[in-house]
Amino acid sequence: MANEFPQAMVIGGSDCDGSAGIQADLHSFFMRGVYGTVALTAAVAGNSYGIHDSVTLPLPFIAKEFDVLHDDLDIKATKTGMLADADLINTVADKLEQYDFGQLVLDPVIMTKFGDMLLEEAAYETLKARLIHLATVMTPNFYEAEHIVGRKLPDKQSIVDAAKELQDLGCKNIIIKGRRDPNAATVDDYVLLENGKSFWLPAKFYSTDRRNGTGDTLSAVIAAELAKGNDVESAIRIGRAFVSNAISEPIAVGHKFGPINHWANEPIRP
Ligand code: PXL
Repeated sequence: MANEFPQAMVIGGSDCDGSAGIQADLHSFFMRGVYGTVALTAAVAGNSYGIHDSVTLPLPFIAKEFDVLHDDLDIKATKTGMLADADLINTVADKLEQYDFGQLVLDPVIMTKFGDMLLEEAAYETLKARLIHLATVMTPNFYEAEHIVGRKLPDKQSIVDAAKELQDLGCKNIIIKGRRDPNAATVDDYVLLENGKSFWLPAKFYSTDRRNGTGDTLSAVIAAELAKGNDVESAIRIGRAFVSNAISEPIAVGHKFGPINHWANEPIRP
């Protein structure tokens, strides 16, 4: 039997309460009708109160996951999640250069909503040097974009400039998420595409504590759409709408900062 069923991969960490990390990615792949695979990098002991512990997997094991996935599957798009440190990024970059795992969505996960660090500061330069130029799409939030370009982004023009700077580092398409004007009812993402087209993508702001996994879900839906052959702009728009729906109808899981609700969307039956 041929191997043409759409397959996507996440390179990232497990979050044991299921709200973020590879659990949110797999929920997203599933909802968008794409078969999900994982190169696991790390695991965190997290719940709706915060991250309480974390470990990274041995680098030779992580490298082996890439080898066996390459030997057997036909992965059409890949996204990154928690990459933890510079050595881990180097291992991942070596494997992405060695094999074709389709288009790369680089979600430069740096910090959780609770302020816990998922990427050490010393690794920012490695991320810039080894991964940005491999990416079809990069999805930093406002905070991550500030850390990667190394300066504050106080206004809209500074975000436009930062996106161009990330594109000059070699990433084809950029979405910088989540600039919120406190007086506005929307939260605005900025999109810069490979062909030079750019636009602000406003989304309704929902005041809720149940928003864990929003970033993971956006990048996972984008990867799922690319795996099915969709174009980048449509993938970004579908991803943003999916996340808005998932925030708009909370589910009661955990006591504090709970997960978004993937079921608020219509599942795609492959
Ligand atoms: O949402 C970012 C994220 C990514 N990966 C893992 C996480 C989190 C946030 O908690 O735990 C493993």
